[in-house]
Amino acid sequence: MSPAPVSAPAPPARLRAASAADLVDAAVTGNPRALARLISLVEDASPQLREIMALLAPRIGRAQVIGLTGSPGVGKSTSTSALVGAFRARGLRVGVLAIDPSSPFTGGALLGDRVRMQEHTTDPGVYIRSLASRGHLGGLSWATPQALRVLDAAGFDVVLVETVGVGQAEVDIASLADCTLVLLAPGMGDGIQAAKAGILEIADVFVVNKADRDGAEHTYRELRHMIQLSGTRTTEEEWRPPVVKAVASRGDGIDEIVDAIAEHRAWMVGHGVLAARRRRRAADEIEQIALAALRARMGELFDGSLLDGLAGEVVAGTTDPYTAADRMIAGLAEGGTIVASSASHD
Ligand SMILES: Nc1nc2c(ncn2[C@@H]2O[C@H](COP(=O)(O)OP(=O)(O)OP(=O)(O)O)[C@@H](O)[C@H]2O)c(=O)[nH]1
Ligand SMILES: [Mg+2]
Repeated sequence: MSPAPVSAPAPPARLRAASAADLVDAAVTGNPRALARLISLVEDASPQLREIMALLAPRIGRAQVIGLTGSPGVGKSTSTSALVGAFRARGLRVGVLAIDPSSPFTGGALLGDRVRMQEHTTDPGVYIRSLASRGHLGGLSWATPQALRVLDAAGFDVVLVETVGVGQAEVDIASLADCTLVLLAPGMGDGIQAAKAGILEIADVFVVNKADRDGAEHTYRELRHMIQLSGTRTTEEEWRPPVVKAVASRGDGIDEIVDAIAEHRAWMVGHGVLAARRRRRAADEIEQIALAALRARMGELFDGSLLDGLAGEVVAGTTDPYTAADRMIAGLAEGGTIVASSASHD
C-alpha cells in the first residue's frame, strides 16, 4: 500500500515562497502590519500557514504564555491591561491575544476590551490582537497555538491570552499556557461554584479581583479553604495555587500577581514541569493539525455522496456505523478508493 496521504494540500502555486519569507522577515522585527497579516492567515486557516510555520519554527520557544480566564465581567481585560503595564515596566515586550469565544452572548465585549487596552496601543513594545476562533475546525484549540507561535517568533517575551471562562475554552487555555490565572470576583454568585466545576484543576494562580467590593474576603477564604481540601494538590511536590487579591481597576495587587507568576515559573522549571507542559502542548497541537487535515482530506476524497451512501446503508440496517466508519478510514488510507458496499473486502 502506498503511504497514506493524510496531510493538508500543498499551498497553491500563486503563494510564492518569497511572499511568505518577506512576511515572516517583517513580522520577526515586530512589524505590526506583518503580524496582523500573519494572524489573519491563522484565522482564515490559510494553506500558506504550512510554509510560514516552517519558517517560524526555529524562532519559537522564548515567550512566556500567560492565560487569563474567568466569568464574563470578572475583570480579565482590566487585569490584562494592568499586567501589560507591569511587564512593560520590567522592560519586557508584551503580546496580547483576546480570544473571541465566538458566542453571541459576548458579542459586544471586544469593543470594550479595545477601549480598555487603549493606553497601550501606541506603545511599540505591545501588540494587541483579538482572535476570532469562530469557524475553525478545532476552534480555540486550533487557532490559538498558531497565533501564539507567531507572537513568540516575533520576539514577545510575554503573551497574555484572555479567554472567557466558559466550558471548553477554559480548559483549552489551561493546556496552552505556561501559567493560567483564574479570576474570581465577590458577589458574582458563581465564583466558588465555578471552582467546584473544575477550575481548581486548571488554575496556577487564583486572583480574587474586585477586592474593593463587599464579600471579597469571604471569596478569598472560601477559595483558600477549597485549595487546602483539594486532594490533588496536597503533597509538597505539587504546586498549590496561591490566591492573590486585586483591584485591577486601580492597579492594586498587580505586582503580587506578577510575583506569583514568577514563583510558579520557578517552581515549574525546578520540577521539570515547564518542559513537560510544552511537550504536551506541542503534542496537542500536532494532533489538532493532523485531525483537521484528516477531516479536510476526508471531505476531498469522499464527496458527500459516498458518506450519504454509507448513511443510507446504516439507516437501512445493512451495515452499522462502526463498519461504515471503518470503510471510510480504509478508503482514506488507500487514497480515496471508493468503498461502496459491493467493493467491501469481506
Ligand atoms: N470595582 C471594581 N471594578 C472592576 C475591577 N476590575 C474591573 N472592574 C470593572 O469591571 C467591569 C468588567 O471588567 P472587564 O475587565 O471588562 O472584565 P472582563 O472579565 O474582561 O469581561 P469580559 O471580557 O466581558 O468577560 C468593568 O467595568 C471594569 O471597570 C475592580 O478591581 N474593582
Ligand atoms: Mg474582557
